[in-house]
Amino acid sequence: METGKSPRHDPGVDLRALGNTPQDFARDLLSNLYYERGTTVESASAQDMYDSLARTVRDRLAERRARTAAAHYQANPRWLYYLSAEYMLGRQLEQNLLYTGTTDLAREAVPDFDTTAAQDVEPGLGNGGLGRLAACLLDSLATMDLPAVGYGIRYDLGIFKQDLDAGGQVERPDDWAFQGNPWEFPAPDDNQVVGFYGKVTSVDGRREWEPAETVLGEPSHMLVPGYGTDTVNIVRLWRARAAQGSFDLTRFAHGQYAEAVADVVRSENISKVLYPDDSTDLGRELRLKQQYFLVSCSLRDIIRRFSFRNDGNWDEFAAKTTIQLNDTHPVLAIPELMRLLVDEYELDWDRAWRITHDTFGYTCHTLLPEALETWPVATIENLLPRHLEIIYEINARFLAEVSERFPGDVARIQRMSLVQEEPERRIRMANLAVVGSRAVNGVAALHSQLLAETTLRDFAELWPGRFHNVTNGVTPRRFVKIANPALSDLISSALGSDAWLRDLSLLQGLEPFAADDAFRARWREIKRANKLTLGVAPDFLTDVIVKRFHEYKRQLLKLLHTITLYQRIRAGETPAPRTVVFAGKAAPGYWAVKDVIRLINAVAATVNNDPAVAPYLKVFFPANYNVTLGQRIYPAADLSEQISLAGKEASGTGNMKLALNGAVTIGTLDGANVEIRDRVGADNFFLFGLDAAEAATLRSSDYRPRDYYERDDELRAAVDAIGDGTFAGGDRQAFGGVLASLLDRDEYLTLADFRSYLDAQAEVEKVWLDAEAWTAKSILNTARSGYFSSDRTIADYTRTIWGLDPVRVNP
Ligand code: 7GP
Repeated sequence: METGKSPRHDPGVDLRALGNTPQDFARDLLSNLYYERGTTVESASAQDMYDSLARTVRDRLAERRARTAAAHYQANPRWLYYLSAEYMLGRQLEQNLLYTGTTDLAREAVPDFDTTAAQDVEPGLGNGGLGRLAACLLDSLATMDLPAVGYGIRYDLGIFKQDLDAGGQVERPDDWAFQGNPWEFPAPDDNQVVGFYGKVTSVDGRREWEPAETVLGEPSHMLVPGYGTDTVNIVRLWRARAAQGSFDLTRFAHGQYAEAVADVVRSENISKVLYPDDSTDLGRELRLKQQYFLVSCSLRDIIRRFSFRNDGNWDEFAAKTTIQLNDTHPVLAIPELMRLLVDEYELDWDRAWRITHDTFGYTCHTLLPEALETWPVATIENLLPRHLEIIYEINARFLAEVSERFPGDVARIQRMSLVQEEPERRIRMANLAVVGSRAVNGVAALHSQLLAETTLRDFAELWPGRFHNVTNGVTPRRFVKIANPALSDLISSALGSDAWLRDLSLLQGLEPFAADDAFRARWREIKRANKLTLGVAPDFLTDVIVKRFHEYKRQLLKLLHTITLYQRIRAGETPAPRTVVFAGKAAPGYWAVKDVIRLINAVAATVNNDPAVAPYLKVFFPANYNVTLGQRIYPAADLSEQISLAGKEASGTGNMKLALNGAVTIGTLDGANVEIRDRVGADNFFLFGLDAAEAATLRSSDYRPRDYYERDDELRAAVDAIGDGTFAGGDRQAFGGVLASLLDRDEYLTLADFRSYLDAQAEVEKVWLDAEAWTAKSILNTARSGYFSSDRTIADYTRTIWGLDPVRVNP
């Protein structure tokens, strides 16, 4: 079964002869143009040139990759495998030019570099925070020379492209690899066969699953280079294919063209599209198939890799392997590993369970109960009958342990069971994750605390030592160096080197410069230039709220403030000029927030077309927020809006990207905002609103949003403007849903936090008018945010959960 292929490095010639002189680079580029694209410089299209450039850069990483594989083989280290249904990798070209040190060579060798670089397409294989976090963690793992592989799905269609039509969101397919993907290496020989459906029988006292349907998982990998090191790790993405020969020639001959490819289509549908859902549970059989497909292919690949050096030595498995589950999407890995060990490798249950439990770690990314995945028992029973048996067995043993600890506590047993009974029987994936993992973590201090106190309380009481916190982080390479080159140069010249890119705590060295007039002036100039690049007014305060749309994130609170500003200006006030930037996608079926998007654009149209308002206020909603657009927005931002209802946002990572780029935060005590404020200092953070405890109390009392509406004249005027047709050409019904949800329910306490938010905004304006004071705060935000590097996050995971050692790659 195992191919036993081992990545030894003995090419016999020195491949580094690829070389980095301008001549070497130009020759390789030309060679790719001739031999890969079959064209010449004169007749090359922009796509030809892009593809050839990408290969030229990629080949420089491929050689490092070969040396990395050799070093890893030699070291036989403990490995981290990161299982994630989502990766938002961002554009590859600029990153890989930077990491290979070939940016200048490329600019010299390519006739029209900017047009060429513009062909680079971002693989949007994720929805939002969780997917981008996965990409940042991979970047840091490689940078820190840690042996790791990311596993995911190679969706044909990534996160939809957002268009705005009459102000409303329209979704278009993201055919990201339509022109090919030069960054990727297919490895069809490493394919895996995945089963679905069928039945389980007993053979010689063993359970045997005979699937009724099989699909091929074909991997390809993309390179994940470290910065400032020769390590190049990989992310391995699985694509579903029908077995060879699935095309039905007979049907085709009878003119049944659709039926002839039915099997092929059914198989390939599994990796066809990323589900565009963020923080909500989604129950679709195809989604469950995707999850199992990812898990099954990846575990077999992990075992194949384990077998290179440790074949059959199962007692070594958990010592050599740690698998991190990125939220609940890959949690079927737990019963799948049990199935492989017990049914296929014939280990006894207890031994298999020890190995499984010691292998997994689980990261939770939410606090919203509705985001905790559950699957109908009937669906699992049909699709994965053997897995259901295993889940039941895990549950029986687990509940026996709970009963022993808490005799007679029936309510507790019901809450902790892996099976929810009412209103329909479902499997609780988060419970399964906690039971089957040796470590569970939240993604910010407050989140981990609330997880243990609320969402996963029973489990934290049973196994307190299993619960950890690992605060999120972001990669400074992409989100400072690449996104904001001018600021990066300024930082490097102030600090005397660019070592901060690998040790972000060095940013502390910028603190004294907050008091340096010339430095502040230069800092402001860069911010101005970045605003021009984004296309917003350079002297306006750039006030940004960029993230997925969700009611708990309260884009509506920002909009109420915007409407109040508009009304004040109409009444003759002259506030400090500001541009309010909204960007983000809404899940296609999430109508409550799609209405908010429509309303924002309606307000934008009114505000932006009113000449009396123009000197003071603009509203900008660029469509299709993604990593690429984010990289343009963060460097231009003055004010970072992190205004979720306290107790709802697990962490946030946009808050970190913005602070590192010198935006000052206005925010609630939610997620990682708490830690940002602790570090940058209360004087450099605009705090408002209820805290998590107050919010929970108010929500569980008899909260009446109308009381706030009636008591606050400005709030009432803003809300009324939504209902009286001001932004809808007189149509009073256009935003009736938004209005009703605010006044009747206001689930996320927007009205309760309105006045406190406006007071904080008044403070923002006061400080902004003192440009020197503002700039000092901006500099201190950057200087004190070094903690939020994903390198620190990886160091924390390595120390508290993974126990990995670096493997250096020989030059
Ligand atoms: C997000 C959280 O909402 C965000 O607060 C956090 O910063 C990010 O994960 C990374 O940890 N969650 C998701 O993107 C998501 O899809 C599914 O959660 C439960």
